[in-house]
Amino acid sequence: MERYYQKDIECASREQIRAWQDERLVKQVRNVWDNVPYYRKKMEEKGLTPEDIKGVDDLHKLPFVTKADLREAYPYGLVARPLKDCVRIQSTSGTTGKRVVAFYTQHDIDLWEDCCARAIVAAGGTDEDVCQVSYGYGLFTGGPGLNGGSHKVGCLTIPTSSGNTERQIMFIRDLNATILCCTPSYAAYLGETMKEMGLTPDEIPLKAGIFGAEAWSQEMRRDIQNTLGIKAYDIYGLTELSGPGVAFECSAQNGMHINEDHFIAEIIDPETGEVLPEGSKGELVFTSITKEAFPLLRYRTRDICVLHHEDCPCGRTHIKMSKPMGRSDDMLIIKGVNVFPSQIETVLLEQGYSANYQIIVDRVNNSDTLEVQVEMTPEMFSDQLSQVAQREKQMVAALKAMLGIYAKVRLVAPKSITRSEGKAVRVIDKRKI
Ligand code: DLL
Repeated sequence: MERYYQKDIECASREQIRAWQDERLVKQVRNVWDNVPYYRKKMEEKGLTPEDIKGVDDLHKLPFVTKADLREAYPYGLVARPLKDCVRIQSTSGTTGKRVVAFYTQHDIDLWEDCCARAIVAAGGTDEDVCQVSYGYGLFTGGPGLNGGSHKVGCLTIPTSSGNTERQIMFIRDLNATILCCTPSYAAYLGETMKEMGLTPDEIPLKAGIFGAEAWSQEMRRDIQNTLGIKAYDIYGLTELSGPGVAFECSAQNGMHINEDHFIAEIIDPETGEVLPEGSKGELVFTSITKEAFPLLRYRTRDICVLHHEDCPCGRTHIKMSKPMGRSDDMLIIKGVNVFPSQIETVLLEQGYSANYQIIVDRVNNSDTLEVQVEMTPEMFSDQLSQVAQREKQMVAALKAMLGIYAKVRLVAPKSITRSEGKAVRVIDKRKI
């Protein structure tokens, strides 16, 4: 039976959702105009006043906000409430430039945790569940967000944070954890380790996983589901908008419902900024209409995906986003060809390899090179050298078919690629160094 955390909202009519969005957008625009000089200036530069925004139909008139704006306004320039009303910050794990720092009032935290609670319930969670939160805690939003959501649902919450794999497995088994929240790459690693320990899926008490914070393919979902004996659900979010729970998957496991009572989503052409019709692939842009401390209007996520409205068997009416297919800024341009790491992952998993791989891009004699290192399974590792060479050849052909360019393939020993406890580092682009 389908359960909801906030049925009236999650299954509201489209007219009702639109009415909420119209009203909240107008209020939010007035709020940033009155309280954030940085926004007022951006609006003035476009010749806009709050009166020009009467509802969602006028959204396209507003200027975009980008990561560059966040850097320029760092740290307090986009805060819309007095600091005495703010109770928390969270920050991105970004390694380049200044980190993004997002601010929350208690109201913001409550709404964020509601969104995470919706995700847990959509994955089948109830107050009878034991939910192990193995996302990092601290500045990263994964741990705190799902921890709060798990409390709201009433699950017995195990705040393990990431790392210490042995202890993770001990708690899963000893406390009979039924829901696991972590990055998909860490879930795959936990699964791999439990398999090596001789545990079969029946001996693992988990029934569901809520995995996000990085791209993962359908093939990776299949592998994780099989090794852990669970249903694996996707969850999406970003620090700038609160954290996990901006969108989440339901029992249909086919796209993530965006929490449209809090966020308005648009898809734009990343080159021109033009809004694209529903069903088009493009860059996801969000407007947060309920955030108090750190409201963002038309924030460009850089994530490339597709939005679609359709009747969902789960009964939820909120629009769905596809799994992000890549980021407009993660997209590699190799010899002039656009390559998304997710395409490479799909090929590897289709060919029976694990998701332990690394993509190395370099420039030799003014020409780009692409190398994919992928771990062999233990069975392949015992093969003869000629068989390994044969496998490499097959993979080169499969990658060529998918990408249209030559990629050198190097099959490496099992366990030789460093495992990640948080977001995996898949791409090493030496051209930038
Ligand atoms: O990763 C928030 C989060 C935590 C989401 C836990 C889900 C679970 P940031 O560190 O700010 O926040 O990174 C945000 O991560 O723009 C996407 O590129 C990527 N991302 C997040 N969720 C997914 C997902 C958190 N389900 C950036 N699939 C986003 C693909 C994702 N990419």
